[in-house]
Amino acid sequence: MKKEIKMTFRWYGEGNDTVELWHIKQTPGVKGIMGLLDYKAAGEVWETDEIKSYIEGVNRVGLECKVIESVNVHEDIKLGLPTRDEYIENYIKTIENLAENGIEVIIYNFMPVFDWLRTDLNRLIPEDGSFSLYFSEKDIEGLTPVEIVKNTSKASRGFTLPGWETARLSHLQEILDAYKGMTKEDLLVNYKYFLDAIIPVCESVGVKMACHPDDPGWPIFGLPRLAHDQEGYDKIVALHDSPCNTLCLCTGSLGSNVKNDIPAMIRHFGEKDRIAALHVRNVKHLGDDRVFRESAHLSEYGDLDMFEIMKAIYDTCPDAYIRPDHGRMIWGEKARPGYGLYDRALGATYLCGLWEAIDKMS
Ligand SMILES: [Mn+2]
Repeated sequence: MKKEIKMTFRWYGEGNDTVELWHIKQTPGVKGIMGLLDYKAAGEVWETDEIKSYIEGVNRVGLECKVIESVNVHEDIKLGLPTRDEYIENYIKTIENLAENGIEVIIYNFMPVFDWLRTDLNRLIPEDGSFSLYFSEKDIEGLTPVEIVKNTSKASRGFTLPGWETARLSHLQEILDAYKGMTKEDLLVNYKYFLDAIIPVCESVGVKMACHPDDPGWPIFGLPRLAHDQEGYDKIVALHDSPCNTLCLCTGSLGSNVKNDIPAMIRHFGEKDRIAALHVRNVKHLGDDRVFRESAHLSEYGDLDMFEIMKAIYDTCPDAYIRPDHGRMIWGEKARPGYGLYDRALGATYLCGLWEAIDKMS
């Protein structure tokens, strides 16, 4: 191969995932893990010991761990409250601890309140009897955010969901009230304050921050959201100009918004060296721009052209870490919604296949 694909897989940690490390090790093409310490609340320091023990576990089966996801930003930082400095200090400590353990990329987001949102976590796909995550704007119209959080927690089958910490969401109404009147511009100012504090540290320890997009890719519940199109990301990248201020380009999150041309966005930011990580999956709209489900990874099952996506990555940011994203529940698997083994493993193999073809034709 002229260019090696950096294929990885998300893993929730020992005893916290139906998928085991040896399953991942046996998945063709997968060389590493995008890790997380699922139990950490936003604002807490990730201690060296716990990071080390997670990574050592991964290394023991012969996988590497160079990327960490879901280092969540405390709401006070996004709100610009006086207490933010203390949480930024903690965040910096976490960056240093991760760097000390060989981490190169940290994936995070700067979305108020909701990390991601679906209206059904186990939606039947009638064509083949599998299940996937589903979103319909119509389904949230009659509901309050508090009701939606309750429904989502109920549907999670007892698994933790990334970004849905129960302790934080038990104060949901309070947090939502705190955002009342906040504009996108206000949020950008608070975002810049955060980046100005952390990016110089990232530069000195050699870590890239990669901002994950809003999901779905438009504003919800009147909350300000910044990261769902090229224009929004141009602004984020410009807030603090540095090779350490990058994106985690999630094709499914951005692809939920039909206005986004995903291969063009990859080329735009890849050429500027601002993509450090990618989540690659497909999404299918169902007769309405704001109704979609997560489909199998293959182009023909969704609205995204996966060949053009992989080609854009190959051409402009081949060194970025990649993982298949949410998969469907197939073959009777019972797992954390979106994070079963089978469909994601098929996705990884498919993406590696596209890569090999592109590589040999180049
Ligand atoms: Mn994603």
